[in-house]
Amino acid sequence: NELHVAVVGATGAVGTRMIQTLEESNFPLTKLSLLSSARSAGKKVLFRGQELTVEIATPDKFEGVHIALFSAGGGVSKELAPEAVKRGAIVVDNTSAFRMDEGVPLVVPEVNEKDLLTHQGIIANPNCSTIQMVVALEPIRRAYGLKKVIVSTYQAVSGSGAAAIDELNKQTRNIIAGEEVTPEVLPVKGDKKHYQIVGNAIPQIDKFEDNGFTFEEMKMINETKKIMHLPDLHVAATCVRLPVETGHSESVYFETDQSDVTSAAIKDLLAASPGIILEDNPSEQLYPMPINCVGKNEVFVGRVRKDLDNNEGFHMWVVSDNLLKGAAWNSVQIASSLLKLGLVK
Ligand code: 11C
Repeated sequence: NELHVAVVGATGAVGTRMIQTLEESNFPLTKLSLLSSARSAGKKVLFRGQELTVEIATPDKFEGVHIALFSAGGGVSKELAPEAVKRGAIVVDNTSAFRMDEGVPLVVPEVNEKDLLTHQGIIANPNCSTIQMVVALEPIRRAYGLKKVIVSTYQAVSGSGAAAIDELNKQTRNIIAGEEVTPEVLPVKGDKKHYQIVGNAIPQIDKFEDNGFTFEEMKMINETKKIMHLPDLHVAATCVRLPVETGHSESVYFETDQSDVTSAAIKDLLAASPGIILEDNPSEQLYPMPINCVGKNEVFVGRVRKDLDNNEGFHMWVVSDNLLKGAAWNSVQIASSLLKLGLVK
């Protein structure tokens, strides 16, 4: 059977991982189109031993495409995803453009794969920091219920794209050479002020909303409720950028519906759950760190412990490669689920 896949944003931080992931996972595609803005068009990319040329993303490029993986920014998705759907493609969109729209499933296969059955052409891939958290919370919800989540994140610069990685590396070189540092990208490209990331922790990811939370924090709050089908879940988030290239870390406090749960039970549950690797042994100083999770598809969990005051409360530390499970791998998993569920015509 023919299976034509397109990657939109093929030269970006996520797009390059998508191509790698399609190759490494032996995804059963028969044709791959690599699409981008005019600026990156013409670049050559090796895929399964064949040299492919990146082409400009225009509506007609989606003729004959079965699955289109978008990761070129919300503006591109808003303009081109409907064009792709019009031409018969199913879109897996990695931006925030459609995530909260009714009729657009927001999917993490370990959590809500079945939501794909109701898709109307566009499927949204959640925000990276949301994905890794819900993978860790879902087994707990299923076994013990979930009523409250408070998360603080320690996020890598690659979440903000290739320009932010360049900025981290440039500032590191500047500082070693004793040169002046001129921040231009972080915390947010389009905001008024920019701050040095090297040697710093910036408590702003994306722009501020009127309620005092940032858009990244609101994404974690709203997307978690939608993916887990828990509209009444109490969720709060504080999102912080660190000078780490790749791998988001999160300190997650959660409360279950039951008061007799032990941390040993939670650890056993997580260790046996899909997509999770438990790394938790304080006596051996074993816990997840971004440096060890880069390049891996799983979500790593450690530091699981019961709260000292609240019998229903627990703390855990959740780390994952934000470009893989947080983006490219989750998108390719969604594409595989679409095939498995017989949804690709
Ligand atoms: C970050 N989480 O780390 C963001 C990147 O909505 O898909 C992902 C943005 C998104 O900056």
